[in-house]
Amino acid sequence: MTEQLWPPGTDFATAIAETAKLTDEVIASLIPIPPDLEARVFEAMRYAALAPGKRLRPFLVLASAQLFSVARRSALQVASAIELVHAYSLVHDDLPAMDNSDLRRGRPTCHKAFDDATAVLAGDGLLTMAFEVLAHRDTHGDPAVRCELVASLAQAAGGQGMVGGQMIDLLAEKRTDLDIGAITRLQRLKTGALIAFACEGGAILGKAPQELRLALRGYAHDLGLAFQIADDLLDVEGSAGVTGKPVGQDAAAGKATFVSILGVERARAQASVLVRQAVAHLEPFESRADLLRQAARFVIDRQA
Ligand code: GRG
Repeated sequence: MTEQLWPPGTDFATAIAETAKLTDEVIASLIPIPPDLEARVFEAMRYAALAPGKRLRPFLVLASAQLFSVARRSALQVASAIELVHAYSLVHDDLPAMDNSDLRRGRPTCHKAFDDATAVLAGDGLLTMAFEVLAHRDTHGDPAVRCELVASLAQAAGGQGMVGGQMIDLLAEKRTDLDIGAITRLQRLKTGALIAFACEGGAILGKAPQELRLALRGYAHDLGLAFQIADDLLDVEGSAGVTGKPVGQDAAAGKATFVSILGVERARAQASVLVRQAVAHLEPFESRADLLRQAARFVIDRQA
């Protein structure tokens, strides 16, 4: 089906607000609270997955799916799956064994609102649910497409992607010898891989030709790095009241980041270069990719 999510000319703020509403509706319906003893883990899963975040990854799925006239229902399934994985990663990242954070998305972190063991289980529940969603018939009528989505998300989230990046990140706190190449690789794995899946998800659903997939991969690569540099800058220049999470943590931990290596001004300039490069990859889509162009600018202008 070719139902358009957003008519031409829709602006980014409208589209991402609508993404949040639609994705949250799907996620809420995926996580009902059962009237049984295990209800607590479902409460923690809802708490984490429905907390107010930007929903940038779901937006990227919907905007890329729109390029290939993908059915709205299919795109929303993939958008929800990626947000479940993202929410799990935040829950586990905040645990005492990792970042030990008390604040996330302007609220107490999941392990503070519940307890450590429940937060571990909630993260596990969200991660596994994401694959159940992708494997569901509602996601795509063609089982080969569902398999490709499952395999691609597993790669992006696992040891060759986010989990691998998180491992390097934890080791990086104890090392001062990481150069810009090592930091770039770390971030490509930790945040870039999931962002890349978000951008390619729509292309997989739309059975897009290889050259268009490559264009989206190029966009995602540059966008992911720009996003991370912006995140590092917010850790230095942002405020917890606006970001909804503690700031100054990287410097306090003596962590090597884009900003600690390049300095604030060069890091900002590099992020702008990356956004220009990201936008250049979208040329084959002409004006149909305008929302993705706006997203690239949002990523470095954001305050949270
Ligand atoms: C625990 C396996 C595992 C991985 C954790 C994503 C991650 C890896 C850790 C999050 C820590 C962090 C601050 C990473 C920097 C970039 C990032 C992912 C920020 C949070 O994403 P946003 O800004 O958050 O999209 P919202 O709340 O808006 O969804």
